[in-house]
Order: sequence, then structure tokens, then C-alpha cells
Amino acid sequence: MSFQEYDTDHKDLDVVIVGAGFSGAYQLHQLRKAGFSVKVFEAGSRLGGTWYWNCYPGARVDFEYLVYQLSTEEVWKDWTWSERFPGRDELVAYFDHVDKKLDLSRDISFDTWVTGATFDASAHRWVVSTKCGRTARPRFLILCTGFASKPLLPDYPGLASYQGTIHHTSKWPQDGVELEGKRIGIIGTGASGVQVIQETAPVAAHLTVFQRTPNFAIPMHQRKLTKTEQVELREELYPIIFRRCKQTTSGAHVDAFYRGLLEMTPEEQRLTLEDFWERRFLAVAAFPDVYYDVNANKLAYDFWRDKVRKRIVDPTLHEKLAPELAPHPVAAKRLSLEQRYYEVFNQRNVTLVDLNETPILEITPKGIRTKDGVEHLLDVIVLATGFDAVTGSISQIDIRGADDTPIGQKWSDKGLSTYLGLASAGYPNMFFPYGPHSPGPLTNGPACLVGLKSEFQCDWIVDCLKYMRAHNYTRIEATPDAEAAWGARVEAIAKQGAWYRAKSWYTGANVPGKRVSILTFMGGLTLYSQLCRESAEDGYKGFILS
Ligand code: N01
Repeated sequence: MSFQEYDTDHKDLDVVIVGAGFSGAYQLHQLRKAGFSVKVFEAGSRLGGTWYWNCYPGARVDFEYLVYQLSTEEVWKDWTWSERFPGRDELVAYFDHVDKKLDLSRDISFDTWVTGATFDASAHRWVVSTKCGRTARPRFLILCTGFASKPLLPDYPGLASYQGTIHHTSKWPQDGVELEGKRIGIIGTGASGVQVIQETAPVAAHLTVFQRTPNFAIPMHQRKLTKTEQVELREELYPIIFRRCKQTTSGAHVDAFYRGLLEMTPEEQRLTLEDFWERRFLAVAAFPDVYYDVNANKLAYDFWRDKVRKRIVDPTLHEKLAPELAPHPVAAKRLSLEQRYYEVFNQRNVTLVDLNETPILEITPKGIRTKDGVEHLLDVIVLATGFDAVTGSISQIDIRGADDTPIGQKWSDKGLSTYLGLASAGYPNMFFPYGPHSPGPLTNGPACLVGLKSEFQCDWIVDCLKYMRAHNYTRIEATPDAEAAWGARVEAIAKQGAWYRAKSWYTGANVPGKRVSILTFMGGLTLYSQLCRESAEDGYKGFILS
């Protein structure tokens, strides 16, 4: 049956998935295997989600390839990665491979932006509408919209008057932008900013970096991979690695967290920090007490600062890029991985503008004017200003539940509320893997794992739908009580750590006017999966089924 035939008139469609990134692709595959009829609406023109959109120069995953992929054997058995931290183009090619192997595209409508969805309480179905006029009436709506699909754009005066080329990193043109020999300005020094800065500094006539808060970037330890080593790994270890990922707090195959720094002698602290800095994942953030203890955090920060300062030639830049006192605790914001970020600032064609000293006054037709009166003349402006993350991906869609309240309004009026980070009371038959209050974007600390972690949630949803089918249920909805208890648990865990001590997307504090509350579950994947399993084993406790 063609996609068109599933539109408005089709009464039996089981599921509409919004988004075809990692979780959308995996969810589609697993639901189809379980015998459900499923269609996917994807705003982009091909599979990949965030990796389709984020084609800015230098875009690269900051989690190791081993665990940043689907654990589906048909996919991994003949896929070979070229780098430990693959670049965006390789990830897009990987998604083409996923598509070919799992035959996903036949059920995906690309270039289809979902504008709204309303729950029809009499039929227990969603009515989904799109910008292109396509509609559907599925029993279930699954939002695989990722955590970073709504860009955060600055509202500087004069933005519209700028006559050069200006793009947000996540809306970078697919056919690229000429950067060679240009005067480039980059606003923002988060993960995206670090990557574009590293990539553009070598080719720009001049690069001006507009920094508000220094990034505590840590070494990536990138390396090329050989085909032989991967063949051996695939044959002997992949299944073990994927199973192990589901047993660790961080969701990585090796638990990212070592021992507490404060449990060590000063000698051991120093040597361990050196070892992690030189060789291992997470560097100064690999120690659990860094997240929870001020003194451990200071040890980590001081070590990081001293390491970074040694790489910066101009001493006047030390205080700007690696200040004596930390502007916020280490790991209160997500750590970025860098390759030669700090050396960039030793280049003669690179200037750092500290926006705390000289804030941006306006965007002019020719560039950016700062408070000291300087007009920075620019051919290209890159907005690496981040996202209305986690909730923004969902609330930008007009989703109306049983009482017609848009979900964005519910969350802005009453605060973010979900049950198990998978569903929200008042929005029956709707799930959001890798969404708010789940450990999707990160686990305990900054370890981020898209592929495998969203698999856990997607598998949970498939099991839930199978359970409903077996028991002839047509409606499932989280109870307000279960939601309140989940919210309290998520909040209590977050308050133990450092996450509220920085203005970041973890809490929504990066978005002017957004209600500040922790947006993700910081208790780790093992606890999270245990709690989800307990609900399922208890007949989906916390949900009403009918
Ligand atoms: O966004 P961010 P991002 N004027 O929010 C600054 C993932 N990701 O796109 O810190 C001036 O981290 C803002 O300043 P401040 C990853 O999970 C992954 O970089 O708020 N500056 C900050 O420096 C990451 O955590 C990869 O003071 C303004 C920057 O812009 C998440 O996405 C690659 C400003 C925003 O940093 C978000 O990263 C890229 C303004 N008006 C992203 N507004 C991978 O490698 C904001 N800023 C997988």
C-alpha cells in the first residue's frame, strides 16, 4: 500500500513516528518487526535526524563510534567506521547504509514537517497534520524528535539588516558555504562553536570568536581506525559490547566513571588525572565526586585550567579561555571534546572578543558592533548559539491532548512534567523516546549516547504496544500522580549535583524566559531502565489502560 493510501482515509494505521534520526529509525524497524503498521514523518530530505541538519563545518560526534551506532546486527555486521569519533558525512553515509539494510525509506515521508497533532478522544486516535497538507490518524504518536531540533537564535538589534552570509549551525546549507579567505565571525563557544572554530580558523582570512562563557573543552583523542581491527571487534566483541552498554550507568561499554578523586591520595589524584587527560574518555569529568562535591570539582577544574593555559601563548588570553576561578562547576554544562581548539587562539588570524567586557550592541549591515564601539567587519556570521533543547523539540509542534491544551503550554504553565520521561498525563497514546526527563541526552554526568540508549526506550514502547494489543487496550495514559512522583524523583537527583549551577540547556536556563527546571534524568541508565521495567512488569503501573 502506498503512503498516500495511509493518509486521512486510512483508519487502521497503528503508529506515526515523528523524526527519522537514530531513535525514529530504530523505532520504525522494531515496530514493523512486531507487526505494527507504521509511518514516519521526517522534516529532512533523508534519514539521519540531527546528522542530516547539522552539516556545519567540523560537525562530528563526540561519543566513540563503538557505542554510537545501532546494535542491530544486519546493520553493524558489514559497516566499517574510519575514525574513532566519526564526522558528520560519515554519519550520513552510515544512515544511508541503515536505510538500505533495514529498508526504512518505504515507510518514511521525507520533507514533511509535522505542524500539529490532536487526540481524538472518541476514537482513541491522533489526528496528525503536516505543513505539506498530509494527514494521518494513527492509534499512537511517537515523537522521535531528538533533543536539539529547535535552534536558539539571538535577538540582537539589526540582525535582519546584515548583508553577509549568516546561518545557525543546525540550519547550515546542505551544499555548504564558501569560507576560504573570508572574514568569519562565530557567536557561541559550546560544542558546535568549538567544532566550527577549529575548522574555520585554518581557512579564514580572519576569524573573530565572540565568547560569553569559556568552554571547559577536553581532549578528544581522535584516531583513524583500521578495517582489520574492526573486523576483529565485530566478530569477537560487538554483541558483548552492546549488551554491556545496557548494564552501565553511563550507557557506554566501559563505565565512564572511575573512583572519586577525594578517595585518592594527592599523588594518586595527580597521576590519575594525568592518565585520564592523556588517554581516557571524559578526562577530568570521569570521577563521580566531581559532579557532587565542591572540593572534587575544584581539583578537576584547577587541573583542567593549568593544562589548557600551557597551550595558550598569549597570557592575556589565559583569563578569558581558562580563568583562574571557574565561572561554573566542571560538568555543570555538557563537556565538549576538542582537537586543537586552544591552539587556534595562538593563530595570528584569530581574535577572541569577550562579550562580558564588550557585549554585542547590534548587528550592522557589514558585521557586528560591540560596546567598545568597534564594528567587526564580517563576510560570514555563524550562530553557534545552541538550542531550545529537549522540550523545544516537542513543544514547537502544536500537540493537543485530551483537554485540547497544547503540550508546550502545559509545560510552560505548570513546569515540565512527564512519567518515566516517556509520556505525559493528558496526552494518551503518545510517547517520546530520547525526550524530556529521560536519560536520553546524557546519563549520570555528561556521557551522551544516542544510539543504544534510545534503543532501550524504543524497545520498552514496542513491548507496551504489544501488551496493549494482546489485551485489547486502545488507550494508555500516564496518571497525574505517577507524573508528579517521577518529576519529584528527577528533581531530587538533579539537586544533588552541580547542574543547576550553570546556565545551560540541561535546565533550560540558556533560553531567555524559559522556565528553569532539570530537563533530563541524571540518575543513570541502570536505575532508569530498572524503573521503566518495574512499571511494565506491574502491568504498566503509573498508566491507565482502557
Ligand atoms: O549549544 P550550547 P551547542 N550571545 O548551548 C552561546 C550537542 N552537540 O549547539 O555559555 C552570545 O552548548 C552560549 O554562551 P553561554 C551537545 O550535546 C553535540 O554548542 O550561554 N552567545 C554558548 O557558548 C551540546 O551540548 C555535538 O554564555 C550566546 C553557545 O552559544 C548541545 O548539542 C556537536 C548567545 C551555545 O552553546 C548543544 O551544543 C554539537 C547570545 N545571545 C552539539 N546565546 C556533537 O559533537 C547563546 N550563546 C555530538
